[in-house]
Amino acid sequence: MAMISPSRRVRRTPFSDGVEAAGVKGYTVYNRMLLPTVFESVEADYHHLKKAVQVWDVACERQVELRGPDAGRLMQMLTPRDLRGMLPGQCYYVPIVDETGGMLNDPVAVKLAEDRWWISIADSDLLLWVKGIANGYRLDVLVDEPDVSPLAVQGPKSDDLMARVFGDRVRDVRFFRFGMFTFEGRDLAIARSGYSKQGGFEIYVEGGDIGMPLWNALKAAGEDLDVRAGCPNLIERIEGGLLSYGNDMTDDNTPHECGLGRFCNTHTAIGCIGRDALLRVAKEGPVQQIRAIDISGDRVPGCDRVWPCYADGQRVGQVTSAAWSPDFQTNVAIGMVRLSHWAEGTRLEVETPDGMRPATVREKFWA
Ligand code: THG
Repeated sequence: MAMISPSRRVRRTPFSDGVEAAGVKGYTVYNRMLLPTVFESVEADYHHLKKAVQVWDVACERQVELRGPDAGRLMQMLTPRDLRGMLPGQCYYVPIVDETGGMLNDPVAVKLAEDRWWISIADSDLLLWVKGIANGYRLDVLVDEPDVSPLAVQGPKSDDLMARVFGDRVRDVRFFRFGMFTFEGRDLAIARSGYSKQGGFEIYVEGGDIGMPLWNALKAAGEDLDVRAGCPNLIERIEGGLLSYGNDMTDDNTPHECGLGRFCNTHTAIGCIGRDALLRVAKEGPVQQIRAIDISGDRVPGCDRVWPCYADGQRVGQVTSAAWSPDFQTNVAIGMVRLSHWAEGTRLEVETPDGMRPATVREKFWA
């Protein structure tokens, strides 16, 4: 495909100079910001991510900050996940739904204090929805997008690299918790989380000015660990079953269809705007759901539109993400499949741009 023409509407990040120096070969646009997609090749990046450590410019995971006495109340209005037991220092993966129960985003909520939250968003304009609710309900809360840019450190050697820059105490941060750590006199929240199943951290870099100093410090500290610039990897995230908003689900889908029912406590999430709608649909149960799908044959092309799935000539679903997996020696895919055909082992036919391919529904994702 042709290049992305640079312009002010497509925002650079505090790490873009480092990404370019590292030889980025492909970008996508996410929350109107550059997101690298390839350095060496998607497959070479994949093998390296699984054995070493990478530093990812995920500044495009923008924060919607809620600040003020009504911050917690507003946060609960946005999601069917019950937040009452959530403590400062915790992160929760939260479905965000509209009044119909449709998915608006699937961010990570970061509770900094009772009256201060970050919503680390996927690719949709959540700020507008949140501002609309805050104003419409006359809540006592400030809603804005702060100068906070996540930098992820992912891969099996993440702990060793991070300890060299932030001290051994970073090893004690638990999954989906964060601690505060100092870099060049600045206090930064560092969570054990990230968009891969290889383990690692996310540094919420507050203040773009320290972006390149931190990027350079991580690269310098990890030379012998073979640290490289990386990015969310298509193959690895499909293997791991990590969903991509806008690809695998949209506002037409409920969290239950997305397999995110385990992050919903709709009965007790009092105040959630989509609560009534979700209670209604959850009673019946979803009629289609996200599944892992394995597509036979050799490498499929990139999936940039839905690939219809059939059984006995009837349409029974669609594939929305797919890639050749070197480790599993098959094409791994994520799709939405109707109830009648979503059981493990069900045979399907997927209409790829290269023609019809036999495919099989898998019970679990591969990782
Ligand atoms: N980290 C942060 N912000 C983000 C993402 C992230 N914003 C955009 C996007 N990614 C949001 N989507 C996801 C999807 C999956 C996960 C996190 C954010 C995730 N899921 C784990 C899983 O499904 O195995 C763990 C969920 C859990 O157990 O709580 O991590 O990556 N800051």
